[in-house]
Amino acid sequence: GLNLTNIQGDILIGMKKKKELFFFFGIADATAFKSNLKTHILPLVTNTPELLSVSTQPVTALNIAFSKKGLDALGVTDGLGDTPFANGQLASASALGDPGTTNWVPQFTSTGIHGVILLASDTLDNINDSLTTLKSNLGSSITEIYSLQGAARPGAEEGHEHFGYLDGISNPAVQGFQSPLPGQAVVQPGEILVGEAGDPSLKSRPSWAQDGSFLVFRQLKQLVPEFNKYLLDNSIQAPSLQLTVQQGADLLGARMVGRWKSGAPTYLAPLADDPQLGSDPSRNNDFTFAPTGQNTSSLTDQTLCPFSSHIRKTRPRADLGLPENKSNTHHVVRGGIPYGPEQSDDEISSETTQTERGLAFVCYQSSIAAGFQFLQRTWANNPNFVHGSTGFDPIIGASAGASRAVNGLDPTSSASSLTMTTDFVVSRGGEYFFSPSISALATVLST
Ligand code: N7H
Repeated sequence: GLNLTNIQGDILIGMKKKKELFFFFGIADATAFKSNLKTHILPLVTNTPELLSVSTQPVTALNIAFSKKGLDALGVTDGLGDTPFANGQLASASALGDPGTTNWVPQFTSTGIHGVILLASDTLDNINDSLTTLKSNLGSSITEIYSLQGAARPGAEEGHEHFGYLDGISNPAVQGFQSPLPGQAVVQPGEILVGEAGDPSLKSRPSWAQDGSFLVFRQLKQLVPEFNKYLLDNSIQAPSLQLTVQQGADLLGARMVGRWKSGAPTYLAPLADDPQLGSDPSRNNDFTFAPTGQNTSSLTDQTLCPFSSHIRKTRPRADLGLPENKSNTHHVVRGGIPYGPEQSDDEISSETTQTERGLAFVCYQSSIAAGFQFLQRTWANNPNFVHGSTGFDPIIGASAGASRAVNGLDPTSSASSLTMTTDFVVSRGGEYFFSPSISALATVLST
């Protein structure tokens, strides 16, 4: 089985807290940093079993990960066998569909980010207390480069991202560790963890890298009032459906995501939300896109869920053939959190964003090329995926800021096509990191 106490907790489980801070730093003095890593950070690093139950969760959970430049700064120059990681995220900006780095947070375009510390807790006070202690312990061994404070949305919106949809429903189960819920993908440990069975680059990893995982961080700004305006302006008004403008807007949004705001999949609730279904983990992921009993890789029907919808683009299930865990080797474990405030009355009435909000996107995989990059480039940004003229993923698809066609969103007309002239998710950049095992933190990285 997996050596769970050696695996940082955010990778397979997630911090499961209401607030999470991403603290990006540079290493100013490698010798001092290594000693501080061992004395002051290592004892605070939260492992996987600690996050499994509420009674063992620390008040403030901590994980740490390093960029390629950070490993270099520590004198750890072994190749990890991952080209995107070695080159850094800045080098892939255009390949990911970003319009260059025009919208990037300036700190992500400089070359100085060596690592990120993730701090998660129930309150901002706890996080700030931990950060104050940490900064005083690290002293001048680091430089502070950038921070992003994430927070679950308030009240009934907790667990929902800023467009309003329930998030955190469908992550893969790791074989031998988690038993899958109905419809959940099952992956070999090596699809997420370096150096485990199923790792596509098993042979090119240094031994200390085992049980680490690549952490992709992206700050994804969301234009919420503009998104809502677009849904109303393009409300689905097929005569046979008899929908009000708001109902047609809700249906359009649900078909863009592939799920209603409650989490109910359109595949099982095609024309109206079903909150009971949405909140039931034994049913809300239990579908394959294939008509019941059929096992086909040439599905042609998008009445129940558009080929272009975000969840079908990023996990095509039966579209690639079944069983999925054999035919699809492009899974990631997502662990992001929203950032930024709720919409103000003024933003709602003017249908214009004034204060930035979005998703502090995090995903883990053993190969950035086969994981995050594949989902973004080869699927979401590829108008011919999954079945010919599908168009872009309406949520995350990007074409360097150019307008995008999205097809099949009207359930009564598979030939229907919408043009999106604005991206409602705007990449503000990020970095690629490696989240090492706890034993690697205790040895190679701190000596
Ligand atoms: Fe997505 N959204 O609100 O529309 N995502 N995502 N994502 N996403 C998912 O199943 C969203 C982003 C995946 O197994 C849900 O947990 C938003 C990136 C994958 O069925 C919702 C942003 C990438 C899945 C959203 C964003 C992915 C998934 C349904 C950016 C990878 C699981 C809830 C601001 C490149 C698919 C759930 C499956 C689900 C939204 C980003 C990937 C609601 C707003 C960048 C693999």
